[in-house]
This record gives sequence, structure tokens and C-alpha cells, in this order.
Amino acid sequence: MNQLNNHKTKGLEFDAVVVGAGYGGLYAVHKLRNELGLNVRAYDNGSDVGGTWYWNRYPGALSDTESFVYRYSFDKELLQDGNWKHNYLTQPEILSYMSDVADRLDLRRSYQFNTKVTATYFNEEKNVWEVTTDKGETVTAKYLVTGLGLLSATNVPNFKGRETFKGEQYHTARWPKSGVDLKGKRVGVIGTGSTGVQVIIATAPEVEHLTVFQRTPQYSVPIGLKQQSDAEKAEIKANYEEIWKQVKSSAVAFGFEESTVSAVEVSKGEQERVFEEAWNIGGGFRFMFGTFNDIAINPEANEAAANFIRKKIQEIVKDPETARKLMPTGLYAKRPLCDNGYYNTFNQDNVSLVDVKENPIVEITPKGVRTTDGEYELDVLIYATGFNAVDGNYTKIDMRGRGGVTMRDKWADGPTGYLGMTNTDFPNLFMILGPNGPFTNLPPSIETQVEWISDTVKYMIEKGISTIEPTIEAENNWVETCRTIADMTLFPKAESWIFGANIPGKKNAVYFYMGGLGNYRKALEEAGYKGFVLD
Ligand code: N01
Repeated sequence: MNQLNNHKTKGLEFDAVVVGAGYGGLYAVHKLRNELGLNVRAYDNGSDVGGTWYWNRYPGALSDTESFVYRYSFDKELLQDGNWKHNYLTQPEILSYMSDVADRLDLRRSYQFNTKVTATYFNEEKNVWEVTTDKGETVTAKYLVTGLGLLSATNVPNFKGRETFKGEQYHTARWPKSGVDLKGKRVGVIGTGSTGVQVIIATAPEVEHLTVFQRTPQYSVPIGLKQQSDAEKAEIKANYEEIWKQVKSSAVAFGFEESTVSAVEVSKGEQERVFEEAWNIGGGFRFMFGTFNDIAINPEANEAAANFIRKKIQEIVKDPETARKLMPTGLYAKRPLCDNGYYNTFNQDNVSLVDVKENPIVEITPKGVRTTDGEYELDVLIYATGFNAVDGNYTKIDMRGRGGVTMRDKWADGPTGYLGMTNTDFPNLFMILGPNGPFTNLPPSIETQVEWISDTVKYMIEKGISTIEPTIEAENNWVETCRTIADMTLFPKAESWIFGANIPGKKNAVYFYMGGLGNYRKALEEAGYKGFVLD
């Protein structure tokens, strides 16, 4: 490590710039600064750490990964010190966990908060990145590590008249820190994805009236929220080594064993029994991947699961017309949802559902939302309309690589990333959760990538390598692998952010490696530095 500690690239202001203070950025600062001894400058647009969990302060925000695996695994002591109340963590709990980690590892001193990175240029003569911020500062660094967030560039549909609304309006991921008083107000929510479902459940009890504007109904299963006893936590902690081994060799990395049984090879009765059991335990990924091994790949198995959920909706929702509107008809092939009483919320007298596929939104008026069947008067309008996922934040920054090539141009046909982290023409750029990375519970994938990045930086320093960059062949092959795997599933057939289908005009492309975390880790190991030019 001495060699590393003594290393300082002459003339550079920093060895590495890290962008983002979410799970990825924080861990990258720790690895590069605390472990490799590099001189690191980090930026985040927020006023403190947290990333996704800094911004998403909307009522009801909760992770749908269980508490015991929605955390870092790299520090055994941190794991043993961990504490939580329920089997799922709320946004304030996650934010507080991340804040504690930042304190513990003394990460904040490397950050400049309230600062947006606006441009990053690769200087080919010096082999350095020039990083410019909205504060007018430009710094240089040999390595650029971006943890910009998969789901952080907000999507607010461009409805006519949006600016004329006289009430308050918020996107869920820009929820004011001071909160919003919704008591006794007429509130509208546009969007019924993971976010919409949570915000609807949380706000319904306190508002005077809640109007839900739904475009596409969703399949959602119970989350199974419950308290976790000290004894349960002690058992988890005693078994953490095995738990993480399982998580990191599994597909979705949610901390349960994925099923190896095909739904179409068991009787209807057995299907029902297995679905009912998963419904009672809770968890969206568990329902999709823990019940049978072919829900996401075989249309017949998929329909069996979809049909089970539809029947539940019919049983739960009392008004038949509302139940009809809430019932999805298409494939069960988006990121699976789970909730803490979503369908039941529509039995409350103060909650109504507007199907905006049947009656599209025409405009936002000073008083509320006008659809083709009338005007809905509102005091507060909440946009739970999602994100320009994966590359949304990259294309906001003026990123230029070799020969001045821009990321925007390079990704015009869809973003690409060799092994989900690197890009041709962008040497020494390491993207945490970049395009074509794993589709999983995110902290274990983030750790996998940050560890690969820091190992690579260490290797470069030790071997005196100035730049690393994938070859175009390696990048194309990886994207092709991602395409082949995605096409083996039903996911590309459902329109969602996973393939860029939620943003008008966005290129429908393969944004993820859907082969699972275990296989992704194997791919990293097998690749070594094959497919890279090290100079
Ligand atoms: O966003 P979404 P999200 N008019 O894109 C609707 C993670 N997450 O923020 O389906 C009317 O899924 C849109 O309708 P449609 C998780 O990975 C996790 O909810 O496109 N409606 C949809 O209903 C998740 O998958 C957690 O027809 C419009 C909604 O807005 C990801 O974030 C919690 C519209 C957007 O749904 C994204 O979830 C929250 C328009 N013009 C988020 N445009 C947990 O861990 C969009 N919509 C639990």
C-alpha cells in the first residue's frame, strides 16, 4: 500500500473525482481515498449524502428490498452494529444509515455539496479529466467515477398548462425537505408505479380527497411489512457471511433463494398454493422470482401469476368498476411492485380512480387537471411520473471524451457500457450503475462495481498504466450479450423505464444486464482486463 500512498500524479489537482453521494459515490470515496490513499474530490447536487434517498422524501417512501440486505456488506463491524425496526426500511431510516456510514468513514470532508457537475472533458494531451461545476470551478483528475443514480433524473410530463396551476405541485423525487401539509386538502397523484403506489397509500388517510390518475394498471403484491425482533436480527447477524455469499451468487440479490421449479410443470393447485404462500410472505421480487423460475420468461407461467394477482384485486376492491380499472391485462413483466395495502386504499370513500387511458389528461388548469371527461379540482398535484432512467443524468452533463466526442452523440441510439461501467472514447471514466449493468437489488451490485473500479485503479497505479478504455468490439459484444439475455425474458415486451419506453422520444434500447448478479460477477472475473486497451 506504500507504493499507493506515495503515488501522486504530478500537476493534477486530484487523483480522482467522484460524482454522487449515494450508495455508489460514498463507497467509491471510501475505497479510493481511505483504502488506496488517493486525493479525491467528490461532488453532489444535494446538501448532504443520500443520493436517491436524499431526494425521495415523499410520504410513504420505503425500500422494497428487505432491511438485512439493503446495506453495505463490505464492513463486518458495520453489519454487526446495524439496527432496524422492520423488515423494510423507510426513507428516513435509509438516509440516517447513510449519514452514519459517512460519519463513520469520515466521507463528508471529500465532498463539495450543493454542486452540480456541468461538464467533463477528457484532455488527451495530459490524459486527465477536466471537471467543471455550476459554481464555476474546474478541477482535473486522472480518474472520473460517476455514481449519478439509475433513477434520479426526474420525468415530468409536458402537460399543457402545467405552469398555470394555482395550487402546489411536486414531483415525488423533489419533495420539499420541510414536508408538505396535505391534511384536509384535495390531492391528485399522477402515476401508479412503485412511487405512486407508496404515495397513494401514505396520503389517502390524511387528505380530504385523493384523485389517482392512472394510465396503466399495475400488478402489485403485498410487501409483508412486519417488525423484526432482536432474536431475528441476531440470527441474521450470526449468518451474515452465508447470507452475502448467497446474495452475491444469486440472480436478483434480494436475499431469498430463487425458485428452480417451472410453473408450467406443476398442477394448477400447486401453482395456487405457491402463489398464495408468496402473497402471504410478501415481496415483489420474491413473488416473481421466488415462486417459479419461469414467470419472467414463459408467457404461460407469466399469465398464471398475473391471473392470480387479478383475482386478488377483484376480491379486495369492493366497487366492481374500480376493480375493473385497477386490473392489468398485459404481461406481468415490469419491475415487480409490492405494497402495504394499495388495492384496499381504493375502498376508502375519499379515494377515486381516474383511468387516463380511457379519458386522457387534456391539460393542467389553474384549478386542477382536465381530462376528456371533466375537470378535477385540486389543491396539490403530485407527479409520481418516474425518471429518465440510467442515462438521464449522463446526458444532462456535457461529457466529452477522445476527439471531443460527446456522450449525448455517442448514446444517441441508446447508451452503452462495457461491463456496465466503462465506455470507448471515455478513458478512465468509471460509471457506477452505468448502462448495461446488473438489474438487481442495488447495494450488492454497487459494491461489486466499486470494488472492481478500485481494484482496477490500484492495478493501473501499480503497473504504471495511464489509461484504460474498452475496445469497441468488447463494448459491442457486451451490449449484444445484454440484448440476447433480455430477449430471453418477457421484460422487453412490457413498456417500462427498464427499456427506456417511459420517456417520449427516448430510444428503446437494452439498458441492463439481466443475467443476474452471480453471473455478472463471473463475467467480470472471466473478463479480467480482456477487452480493454491499457496504455
Ligand atoms: O416510476 P415509473 P416510479 N400521463 O416509471 C405514469 C424504483 N422505486 O417512480 O405505466 C399519465 O415506474 C406511468 O404510467 P405508464 C423502482 O425501481 C423503488 O414509480 O407509463 N401517467 C407510471 O404509472 C421503480 O421501478 C421503490 O402508463 C404517466 C408512473 O407515471 C422505479 O424507481 C419506490 C405519464 C411512473 O412509474 C421507478 O418507479 C419507488 C403521463 N404522461 C421507486 N407519464 C421501492 O423500492 C408517466 N406516467 C419500493
